[in-house]
Amino acid sequence: MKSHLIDWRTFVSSLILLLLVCIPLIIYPETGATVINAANDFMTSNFGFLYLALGIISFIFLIFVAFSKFGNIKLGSKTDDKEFGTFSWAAMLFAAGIGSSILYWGMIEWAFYYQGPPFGITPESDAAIPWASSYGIFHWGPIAWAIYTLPALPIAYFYYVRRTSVLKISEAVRPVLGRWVDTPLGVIIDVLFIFGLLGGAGTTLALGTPMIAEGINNLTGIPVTLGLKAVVMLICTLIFAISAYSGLAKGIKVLSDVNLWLAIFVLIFIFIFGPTLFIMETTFTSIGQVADNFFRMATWLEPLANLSGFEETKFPETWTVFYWAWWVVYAPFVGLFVARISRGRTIREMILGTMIYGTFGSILFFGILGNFGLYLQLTGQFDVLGFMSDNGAPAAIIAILEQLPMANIMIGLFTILAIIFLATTFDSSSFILAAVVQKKIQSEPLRWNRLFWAFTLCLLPLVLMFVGDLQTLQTASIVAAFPVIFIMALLGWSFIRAANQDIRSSKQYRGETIHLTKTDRSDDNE
Ligand code: NM2
Repeated sequence: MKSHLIDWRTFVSSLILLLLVCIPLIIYPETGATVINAANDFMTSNFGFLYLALGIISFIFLIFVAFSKFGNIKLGSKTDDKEFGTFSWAAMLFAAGIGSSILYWGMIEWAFYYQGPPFGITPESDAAIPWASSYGIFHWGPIAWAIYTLPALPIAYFYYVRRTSVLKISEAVRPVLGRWVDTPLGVIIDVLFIFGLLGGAGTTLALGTPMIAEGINNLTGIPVTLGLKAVVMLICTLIFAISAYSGLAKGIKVLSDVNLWLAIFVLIFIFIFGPTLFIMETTFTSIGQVADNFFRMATWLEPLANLSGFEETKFPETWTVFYWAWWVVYAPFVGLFVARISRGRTIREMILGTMIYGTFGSILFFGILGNFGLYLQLTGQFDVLGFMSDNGAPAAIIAILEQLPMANIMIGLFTILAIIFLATTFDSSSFILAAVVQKKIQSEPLRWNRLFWAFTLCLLPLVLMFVGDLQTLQTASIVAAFPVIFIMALLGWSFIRAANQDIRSSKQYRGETIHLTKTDRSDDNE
């Protein structure tokens, strides 16, 4: 089993932390739900601003880095070409960082905003419509992608410029923490990262599974019970476990390709057979709405709600704070992944690429899927809101698809797409989790270790699905994200520190591509 390769301290501590959360929830589900909701309230009302600040600061920081001298640094030596063409690079990035949730929220997020709009607007009023169709784009837009990109900076930098392979988050903060990384503090950082990712995965799987179960119910008539959901979750887990087991080249790459083409097909189909003009115009207008209100949305916490003459809505806590938390818990993992695929790009290309292509992808999903549902609602063709309040959001998503031509085939494809989207996020997650708990890696983490984390990933979501509602699922990400916020700050700082040192000791200046890898520097000296 080659167990000497495992870093048992990190492995066991993460597992214990996970069990400490899951076991009490299984034994006392009701008290558990109350405690979770209290934790949600406590975190979002006291620390909400911290999450929002992290979002906007990451965004500004990355724009600064992209256009500063740091942006000119090339990830790799002078002769290194881009390892992946821009299209596959963007596709892989999207497949890894985005799971089935984009199908879930892309289809239905507008309905929640329409019913509970921001800024004191009357629910379900005309004034709520532009916000309903645009807030989703904001929550999956440039700030969100900036959160994803931040950890990639130091990791990619170490990997391609300093040529030290970073498999652990604790290693990526070494320029700031120095020797402290070798103390238990290093272990704590890795455990918190693992716990964060498990929390985020909890939210994702516990949301995605009921939607997939509804799809299956629609096609086969099997009633949606907790049993069906558990089976669906296990089948999904098996798929991504097999993919993680087969490794990067085979499993993960093949699934990403299928994922991409199937997603493109479903989007084009809905675009053409749905209300094409409405989708185009509403998406276009929503982009303007977000651009116009960008900073307002990014900083809105409604402290003065009552003074401004409207009741507190809790919109920022329920949505923006939750979303930033959810992106944060995935960010170090996505950073490790983005770093791996970015050889040959400059820092600027990596930053702008993730933010622009990522946002563009999100706009496609929200624009097409969301505005299709909104159109049905506004024209009275199908009462999405009424259906949702009787049957819940997952069933409403499938019911919206039922309004398409060839509905059965489309529901089938949509359900398969959701499963693959989950798999492409979680095969790489299992892979990275396994890597973090190993001391050494011989090309890939050990197979049993990858399998172990694939199955461990579904433990928390199973428990969550059993215990609670949407708020409970959101809490998993919100609580797990809190410590990761500080790790994010360390990651940004580490990058600046390391790059500054290297630039100072090399002879290169602004304005040109900066080559800092060791081989390049020895070339310079020759
Ligand atoms: N994010 C992108 O569930 C998923 O799709 C994975 C979710 C953070 C909102 C990531």
